Amino acid sequence: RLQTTHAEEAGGVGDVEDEVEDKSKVVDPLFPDDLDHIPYSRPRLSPEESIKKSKEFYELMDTRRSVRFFSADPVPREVIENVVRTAGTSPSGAHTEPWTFAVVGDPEVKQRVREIVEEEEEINYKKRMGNQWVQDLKALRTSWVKEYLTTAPWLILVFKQTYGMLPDGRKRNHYYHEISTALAGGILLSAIHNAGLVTLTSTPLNCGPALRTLLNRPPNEKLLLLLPVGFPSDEATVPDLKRKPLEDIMVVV
Ligand code: IYR
Repeated sequence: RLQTTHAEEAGGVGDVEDEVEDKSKVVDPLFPDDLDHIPYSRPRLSPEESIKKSKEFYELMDTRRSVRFFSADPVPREVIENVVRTAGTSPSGAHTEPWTFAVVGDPEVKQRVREIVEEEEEINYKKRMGNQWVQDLKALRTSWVKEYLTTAPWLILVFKQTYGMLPDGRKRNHYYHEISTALAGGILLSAIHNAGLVTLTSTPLNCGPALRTLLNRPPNEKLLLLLPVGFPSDEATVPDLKRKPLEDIMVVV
């Protein structure tokens, strides 16, 4: 709905008729001309505290691994709500918040997700991906069979909204929707890890439209990530990967 600007409210200029007649005097709440700008600060840490905290957070994040073997043990929905809330703190182009996190806990819906993904992945592995790609994945021991999609208590499907819809049906530009949602995805991974859970960053090729339809998401939403979330199974293993050392990922110029 349209409403008057703060300035008009404060100054009391214009009556209802003016607002309807003169479009320059009305603003859409989703496109405010101005916002209050409010003071902002953070607690100032000493260099020692900052070094300690940054090291501790690195050490926590360094224990994150992509896990493909899940326990069926339940995870409270409140945890999922909190990690999605955290993902929603991500920065986004023009603060458009162009993301939807579709959360699936229903075993029947998880089963349908699994069927859709496995059907496409079998084609991916056998035909679409090509020999080099399949070869590059060999050491990770992935395959088109995705048991974790039905075992994990939750699936979070991260959709980017390529545009927004205004209440009157007009489209709203979602600037940088891909990078914004990818950043939210990174924050989501961190939040899941911090909650003592594991996930797997999966990007099911060619499954977007079928999953979007299954979950009744609108056409402006495109699937970016599919994350199973839960505890690792007792038998869970991960490939013994090493991370690049700092010297290989950072240059000081
Ligand atoms: N999406 C497929 C294949 C796959 C691709 C990459 I690149 C990986 O790092 C892992 C898997 C699958 O999920 O099996």
